[in-house]
Amino acid sequence: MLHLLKKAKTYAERVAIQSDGKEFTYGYLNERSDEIASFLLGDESDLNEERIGLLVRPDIHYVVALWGIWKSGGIAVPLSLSAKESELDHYISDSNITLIISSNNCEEQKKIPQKNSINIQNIENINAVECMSLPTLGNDRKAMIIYTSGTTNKPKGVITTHGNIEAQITALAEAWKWTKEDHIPLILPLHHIHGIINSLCCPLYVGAKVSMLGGFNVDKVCKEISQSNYTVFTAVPTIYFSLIEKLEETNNQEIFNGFKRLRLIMSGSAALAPEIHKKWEKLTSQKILERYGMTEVGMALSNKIDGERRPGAVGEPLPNVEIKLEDENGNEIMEEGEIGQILLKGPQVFMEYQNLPKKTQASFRDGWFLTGDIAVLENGYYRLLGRDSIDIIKSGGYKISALEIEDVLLKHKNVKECAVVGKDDNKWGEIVVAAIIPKNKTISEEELQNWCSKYLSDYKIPRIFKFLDGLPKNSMGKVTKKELKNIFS
Ligand code: MCA
Ligand code: AMP
Repeated sequence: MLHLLKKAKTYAERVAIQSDGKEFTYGYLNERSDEIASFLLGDESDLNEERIGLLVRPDIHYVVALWGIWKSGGIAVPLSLSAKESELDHYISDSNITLIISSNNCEEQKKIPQKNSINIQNIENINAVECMSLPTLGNDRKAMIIYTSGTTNKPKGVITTHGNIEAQITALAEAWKWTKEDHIPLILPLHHIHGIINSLCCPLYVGAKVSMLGGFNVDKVCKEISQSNYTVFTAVPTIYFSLIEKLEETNNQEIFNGFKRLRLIMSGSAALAPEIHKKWEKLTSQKILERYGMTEVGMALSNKIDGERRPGAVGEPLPNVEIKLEDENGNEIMEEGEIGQILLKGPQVFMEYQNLPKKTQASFRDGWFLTGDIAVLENGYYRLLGRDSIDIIKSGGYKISALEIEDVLLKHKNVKECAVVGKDDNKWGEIVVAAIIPKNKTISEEELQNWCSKYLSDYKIPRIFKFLDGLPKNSMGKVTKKELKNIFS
């Protein structure tokens, strides 16, 4: 069982979560999650890795449900609230979800099979559930499946164990010096590691306080920062872009003071442009600490908390992370300044991909996880140079598969051929763009956007379409996406 859940008992009186204007103690989290675990267990003594979906808004109910699933021996599958029905269908069937816990009166609930779903408040309202003894769980027990896009047309489920999650949390607690006096606003979605581990589980591990703000809204964040006693802030680069726009237009000193008061401000999930790093420092006198992570490993590299925070670099290995760079022939790079793929090893590295044994096998070599990220070591710090696959796009901190979008576009009756790439963008990192060879000249950009929005989450929908007579291809007939990128830039 995660230490996170055991340690919470020692902070019973402290405030753990602030949500919807109310404060909830660790004691409340313990009791509620015990009750949920008991409800889920019914007559069983252990859920034995049954998969439970979590389609719950980012509020107190999310936390008690997540802990309840873990305590009962289930595997939590956090689901995106903004996913479309067909995306949810894939997550549900691929991971064999037997039950989905959802928020009350939740619009999103309409997108899932009703027979398998239960409202969180219905569970919480079942009073006096006799709390039965909860199972004892070893570190090798599976705890969570998170879906992330890759180089196939369907997102893949990353399975982590209790031991992996424990290692991911403790490395950050140590490296970033989390203490029980810390207070963080949670503004990120709770179906990805950045939100779940960095913004939620890490502070709860040390007895700190998390204010769940229900998603990013620039005015709300600025108001909160100016009026509360936050100490830590973490976000994706797109959020810093929006905050800088706000800071450049306001003369409300309380907002600046709020950001200046923080002891630690971090960015990750996508590359933070050095200009944003520098602009932020000029505006708030704070140097953003950039770090690098991946769904499969949690956080792996970080700039130093008490040392250099170098713009454009992701720093050095976090505690217990082993790293090496390999050139394209699989030879280890021993010198600084040479470019290679990042390989990682350590207790935080995931166990396997759901239903994809071959993909899992191909992702490891001699116990090292092949990240697909390309980097260089310079004066002790790693700097990321991109990915080895042009089919992976990063937009707003989300990882997107070009092939997943192409698959949807090709199903449109008037699309003969298509190719999707990322176009560099100051705010979003990249935006998704698509080249289309139509079957019928009357097809419009709006029609294709509407088509995509039926099947794909909003952030995956191409923002620009170009209608072409042919796609650039090599002698083998394969689309040359580098050339296509140039057409868009
Ligand atoms: C939304 N819009 C976009 C995109 N998304 N335009 C271009 N590209 C996009 N990707 C448009 C909308 O259509 C809308 O346009 C306008 O922007 C505002 O949309 P909205 O959804 O309200 O945007 P937002 O609320 O400002 O959201 C931006 C966001 C969000 C807060 C950055 O994308 C987000 O929460 N991202 C974080 C994802 C995350 O946690 N990733 C971590 C995974 P209009 O106004 O015209 O209608 S990676 C991870 O976990 C690893 C381990 C790691 O290292 O951290
Ligand atoms: P995900 O699969 O959604 O967890 O995304 C992980 C990917 O995000 C990594 O493989 C990197 O390509 C990218 N990433 C994470 N942090 C950074 C960063 N600080 N700079 C550049 N890319 C990053």
